Amino acid sequence: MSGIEDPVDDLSVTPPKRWATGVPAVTHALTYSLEQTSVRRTALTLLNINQARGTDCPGCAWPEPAAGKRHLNEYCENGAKHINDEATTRRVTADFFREHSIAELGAKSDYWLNQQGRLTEPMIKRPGAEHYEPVGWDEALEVLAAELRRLDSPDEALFYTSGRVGNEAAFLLQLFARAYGTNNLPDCSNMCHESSGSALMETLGIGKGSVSLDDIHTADLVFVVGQNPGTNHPRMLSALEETKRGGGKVIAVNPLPEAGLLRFKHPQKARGVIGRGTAIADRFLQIRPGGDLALFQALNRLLLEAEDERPGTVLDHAFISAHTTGFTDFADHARKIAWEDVLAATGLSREEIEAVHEQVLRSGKIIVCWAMGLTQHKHGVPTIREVVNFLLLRGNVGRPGAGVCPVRGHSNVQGDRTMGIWERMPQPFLDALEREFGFTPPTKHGLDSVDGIRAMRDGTATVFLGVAGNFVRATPDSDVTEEAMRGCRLTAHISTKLNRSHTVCGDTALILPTLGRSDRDVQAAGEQFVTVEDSMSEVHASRGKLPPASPHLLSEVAIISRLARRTLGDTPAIPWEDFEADYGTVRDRISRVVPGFQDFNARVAEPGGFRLPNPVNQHVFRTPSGKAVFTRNDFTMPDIPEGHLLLQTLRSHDQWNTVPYAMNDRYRGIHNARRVVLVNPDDLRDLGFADRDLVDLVAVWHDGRERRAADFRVVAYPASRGSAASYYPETNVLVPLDSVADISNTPTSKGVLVRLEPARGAASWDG
Ligand SMILES: Nc1nc2c(c(=O)[nH]1)N[C@H]1C(S)=C(S)[C@@H](COP(=O)(O)OP(=O)(O)OC[C@H]3O[C@@H](n4cnc5c(=O)[nH]c(N)nc54)[C@H](O)[C@@H]3O)O[C@H]1N2
Ligand SMILES: Nc1nc2c(c(=O)[nH]1)N[C@H]1C(S)=C(S)[C@@H](COP(=O)(O)OP(=O)(O)OC[C@H]3O[C@@H](n4cnc5c(=O)[nH]c(N)nc54)[C@H](O)[C@@H]3O)O[C@H]1N2
Ligand code: SF4
Ligand SMILES: [Mo]
Repeated sequence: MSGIEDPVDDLSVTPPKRWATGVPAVTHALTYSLEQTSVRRTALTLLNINQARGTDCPGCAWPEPAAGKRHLNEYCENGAKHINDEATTRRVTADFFREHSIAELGAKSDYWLNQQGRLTEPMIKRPGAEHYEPVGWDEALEVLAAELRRLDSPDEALFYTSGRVGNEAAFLLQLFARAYGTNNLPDCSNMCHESSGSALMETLGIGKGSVSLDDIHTADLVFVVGQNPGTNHPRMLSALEETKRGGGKVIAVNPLPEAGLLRFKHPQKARGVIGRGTAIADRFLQIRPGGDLALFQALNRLLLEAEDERPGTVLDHAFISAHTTGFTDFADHARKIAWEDVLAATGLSREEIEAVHEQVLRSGKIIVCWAMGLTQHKHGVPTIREVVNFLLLRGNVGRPGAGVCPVRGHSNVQGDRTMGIWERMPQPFLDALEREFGFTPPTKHGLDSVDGIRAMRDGTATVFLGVAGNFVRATPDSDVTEEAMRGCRLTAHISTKLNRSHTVCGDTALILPTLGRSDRDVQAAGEQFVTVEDSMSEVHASRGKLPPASPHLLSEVAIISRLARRTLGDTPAIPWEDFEADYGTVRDRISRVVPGFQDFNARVAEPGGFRLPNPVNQHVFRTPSGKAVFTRNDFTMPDIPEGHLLLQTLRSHDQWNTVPYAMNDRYRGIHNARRVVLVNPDDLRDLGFADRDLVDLVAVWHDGRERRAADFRVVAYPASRGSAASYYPETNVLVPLDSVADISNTPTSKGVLVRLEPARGAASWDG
């Protein structure tokens, strides 16, 4: 497409911002929206976003306030960018693919690919071809179905889901995969909150958060750990502002002094536009990367010692004895945590930690919120288990104003799991599927994202279907993953926009373009809506309002239903055509298979929808013992040998996961460049580098393979000692496939051991 160039890095740096949101943010959102689309479409998308009968924001999973309490502008700067990135009037047509070979597209940046606009018709790359060419829907789906039918084993196919997919399509995808005979349902959650799910399932018996928006508003103390809400969950700041107005306190724990954590100006309130805003974090703990396990172990030790000094006043003994197991074993271990280890791991002073402890003692109701800064470390699962220990000690689980809050990423990532997108769904779910649909689902666990890549690499998986997402950019070890994908017989993607995964093809490759959230969806039975579940288990409807991006698009539900019918025929007897015609019939099935969804159609018709029950809030713990579980977690801290840094790969303010919208990271003061690495000035000095030096990042891993991200500018930045930060996905090439979190198998995207080398020069695309 004309007018869009591959950006060239042209770094300029301004001091990091001390506050987030307000008028500049609104202006930035509108500028991006108007670049992408017209005034009329921008007005339409923005008026509908997050309204009770409107379109659910395709951004993050932060919940909306109750239906009656929403602003007319119930969205944030980034939500506006996300929806208008989808509502763009730019189009990728058959001509575009005739003009550009796949190799040419593969040399373009993620930014450029996304800027080309919405995909408009199905395309195929045939074996040996260098270009995609147009293909009809029937032929495209038959090519895919035929490949699936000819596999020796259904386990040679992978069905990937990204968390933007609505509940109905997700339910049908897992139904199709299981009726076909496999549990190979890797998803983006494997790389995201899997560590949270693992830890919470084991300790509380459910892999979800327990709090509601009201709980956040009424808590006495909220921890925000390993999370950058000013960028990634902007409206969480409005909720925290409310907490503060009610007298609650906020403690932020992060290696970076993130703007939104420090001060917030509410864009929809006069005091936010003209005032100084609200200081969000009462206390900021600038922790060393991976030091959170040690921090919570220290806090737990302090609580146990305080209880020893003043028996009966610190711990919630009634709660502990009635509802938990494992206390003694945990406590014996926690008392032995050594302060010198804690101080080394956290980089904090004992006084700082003791001050937090005092705050904890003053707070009746405590919530801990977290995101990728905890989950994407090797010891992510034990860290989150230790957070649970901390909350259990004072009964801060399952009562108002208290609890666990893993803040989810994609708008429906939690819903997709609820619908059965998981390679390890528990037996009762599979039994319910069997009762409802009359076939026996496979019980052997399937492959997650990392194991799926290994299987493609080893040739034991040969067909890949991605429903939304950008698999080769989201996953670790980019070179290894791309090689694995290229080894497939067939790769296919159901997508709204062009991305790098479309350029990394198996022998045959398919692009199956689909409706987005903002597009009106009309089927045989009339206008349809889809449903989503947010991070706080609120389920509600989402209706697209814009004319579809192209007349040739099919909805995700339609594509999956047609593919399933072509692949499976009438066995088992599943009414795929009815599902496509009327999504209400899918919801009827969901209501009989998925717990908590009884009367789904009726309840989701209410404005704002309904909240799924969380048994934890009735003090019901679905663990083997029926109780919440204290765990004993070995002290662990990342080993950062001299001369090295622990690199975290994170999001700029101007991107949606693998998709950069611009080359800036406004709050951190980075402009016109993404190939930058933020390092503490003292570390830089010790390593013999200076601000703005051009370096290569080289990963240190024991398999002998070189992993290098070339030509990054060093930026001296107030990051905690020993840490470095760079943007994802440019740095995924550095994350070794085998570097995963224990238990959850999540890539350690926040804990990559690297060294800096002077750049070798020869700027090259990192792949
Ligand atoms: N605008 C926008 N919004 C998004 C997304 C997006 O790409 N763009 N992505 C969505 C998705 S899928 C997700 S999962 C979420 C992600 O939301 P976040 O988890 O907030 O995203 P990251 O940018 O990965 O930031 C991780 C944060 O953890 C901190 N951190 C890193 N290591 C450590 C550590 O060891 N300890 C502590 N305490 N902190 C650490 C980092 O400094 C950073 O502030 O955002 C969602 N929302
Ligand atoms: N190094 C590193 N790697 C990471 C992370 C990290 O912090 N560091 N974070 C991880 C996390 S938390 C996540 S969640 C994953 C994200 O991984 P993914 O979810 O796979 O990636 P996205 O970038 O969100 O996918 C963007 C693509 O989705 C498609 N899309 C958008 N909307 C729709 C829709 O409505 N329907 C359909 N069918 N397609 C749509 C578009 O084609 C777009 O190009 O990445 C993970 N990878
Ligand atoms: S906070 Fe998240 S869901 Fe809400 S408008 Fe912003 S991006 Fe969308
Ligand atoms: Mo995520």
